[in-house]
Amino acid sequence: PKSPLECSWTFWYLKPDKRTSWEQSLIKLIDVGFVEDFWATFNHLATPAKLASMRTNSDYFFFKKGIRPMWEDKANERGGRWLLMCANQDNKLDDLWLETLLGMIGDCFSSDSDSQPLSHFVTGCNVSIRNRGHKIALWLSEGQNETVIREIGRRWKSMINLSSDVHIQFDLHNESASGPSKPARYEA
Ligand code: M7G
Repeated sequence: PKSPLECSWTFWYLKPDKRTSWEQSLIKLIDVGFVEDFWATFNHLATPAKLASMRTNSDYFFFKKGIRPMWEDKANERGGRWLLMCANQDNKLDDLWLETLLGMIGDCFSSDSDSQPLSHFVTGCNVSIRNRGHKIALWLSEGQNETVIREIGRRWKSMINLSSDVHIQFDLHNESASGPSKPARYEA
């Protein structure tokens, strides 16, 4: 028998196409509800570094099943994202991405002492392949509760073994959506 995951997830791929809208460029790849399906899909997909080597501007999204990987989804609209700029760590891109995925499916954001599991606030993650610097982001449904936001950021950094001199920043989706970048809400 296959091993069920704590919850089901969906892999998405986005390759921007100027002839159509951002939303329409977003392609749902597959739902995964079992550990075996996760690995079969992961092993089948080109890694972020491979996409980068092909100079493809594109994204993978990995979100809880039922949550669309966009600001507009009910689960995201009041939330934000922790953002890791990978500019100087291209060689680590694949590891950082895999560690992030494993943390999500392994429910590593929660600890037994939490009154409410922090994984509840994590909606998904994405990796963006960009010529001007690749990025990995962790999306949260929460945009107000600073304690929750900071604790998730802290656990993410430790989960992916980020060296202490690398910083991540938190932005609210509604500020990302409304144009020119504002200073980060939080840093860690
Ligand atoms: P990005 O891919 O987050 O960052 O956003 P980038 O600037 O490094 O490429 C690029 C553009 O994609 C945005 O300005 C939006 O036009 C579009 N876009 C990105 N996201 C995550 C969304 C989204 O959630 N909803 C909508 N409607 N557009 C988005």
